[in-house]
Amino acid sequence: MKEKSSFDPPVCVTRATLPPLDAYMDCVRDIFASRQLTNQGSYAARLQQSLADFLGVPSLSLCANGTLALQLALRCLGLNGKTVITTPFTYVATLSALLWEGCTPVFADIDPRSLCLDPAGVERCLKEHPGAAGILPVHVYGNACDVDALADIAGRRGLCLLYDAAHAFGSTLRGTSLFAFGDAAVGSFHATKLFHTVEGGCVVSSRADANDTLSLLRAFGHVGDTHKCLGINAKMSELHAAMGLCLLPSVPDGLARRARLTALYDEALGVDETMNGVLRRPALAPDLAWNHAYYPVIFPDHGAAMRVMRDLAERNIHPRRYFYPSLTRLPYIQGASCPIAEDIAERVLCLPFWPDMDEDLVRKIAGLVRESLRA
Ligand code: T4K
Repeated sequence: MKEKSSFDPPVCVTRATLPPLDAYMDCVRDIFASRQLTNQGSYAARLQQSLADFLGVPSLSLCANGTLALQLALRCLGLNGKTVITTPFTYVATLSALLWEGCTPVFADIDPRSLCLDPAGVERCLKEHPGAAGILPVHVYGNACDVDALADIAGRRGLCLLYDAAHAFGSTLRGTSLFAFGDAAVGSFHATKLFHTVEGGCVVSSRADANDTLSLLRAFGHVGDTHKCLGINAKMSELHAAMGLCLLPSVPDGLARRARLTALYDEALGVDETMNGVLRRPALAPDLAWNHAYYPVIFPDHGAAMRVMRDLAERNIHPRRYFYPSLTRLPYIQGASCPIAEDIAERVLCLPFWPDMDEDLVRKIAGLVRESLRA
């Protein structure tokens, strides 16, 4: 029998983008000379302003990572300790932030097309949990939630609307960054994200006093000797901020490359957004300029997804089950099941995808997926 050729090094779900080393080393030299390594130095201040400008929002608060950013945002909006409606189809950090802030998460199911929180499901949840104080939807894979319907529900019920926008950097809806919707939105700048600071995150809020509150919360709650509130350490270091400043100029090119690679995958796999195709991608919100943060594929059933995963693993190619399991199935969670999220979680795979990925590699992976489905 013919040996199957295997990739070495392995092909992973993504590969961190890096800036030119010289550009980063110039920053490192400058930071060494100044000896200001953290505590809101000039690099963090510059990155904060540059990101606000890039996203077209009045201001933004940098944090050490996206999970802490979610926790600070929950506190800033007064949602800590309260009941919050959220989605089970997300990375576990959305849920862990709620739990660490003493919130009671209540899961509403997702829309099977967009894979984002279904506003009708939120309405149903509110009937059972009329005391809920907030909604925490996720712009899954950089797709947009139904922001109008969610804003309407939140407005009518007097609820806070906090978006987990960890995947949404660079996505715009009707020309506006997804970070500009809701009472606040939280970003992740983890090394695997399309824009990153190695580890990092941010909160963008439309509330006038949010920046001052977030600055206090992320730096122990005191200014000098004046202790104003309970805080934590969630600051971004100068070395992390420098990485962001070096990478930000390359984001527009990266977005264009991602769009091109998505089109290649779509064509080679025969993927589209309709519900009746054998392979489909989540349906994008109308009027969304998508950032192509991931390349997710929904397979017809669990067996097909697992077969593809096994066959690709034999070639040392490793897609990821973002997001498996549905968070309703976690051992430390009790609550109603969400059948749509549970079904999708069993049969979705994110294929390898990064902006400078070789186009032949995309075609090769698509070919292997098709071969596996035919077998
Ligand atoms: N909300 C949502 C919806 C999120 O998706 C996330 C994070 C958060 C909140 C929380 O944000 P942070 O606190 O993380 O800022 C990754 C990321 O660690 C995580 O940030 C991300 N979502 C989640 C979806 O994926 P893993 O465990 O899958 O990462 P890992 O280490 O397996 O990396 C995947 C591949 O990326 C590797 O096979 C190779 C490549 N890689 C990875 C790292 C760490 C690199 O090339 N360089 C690297 O440094 O969680």
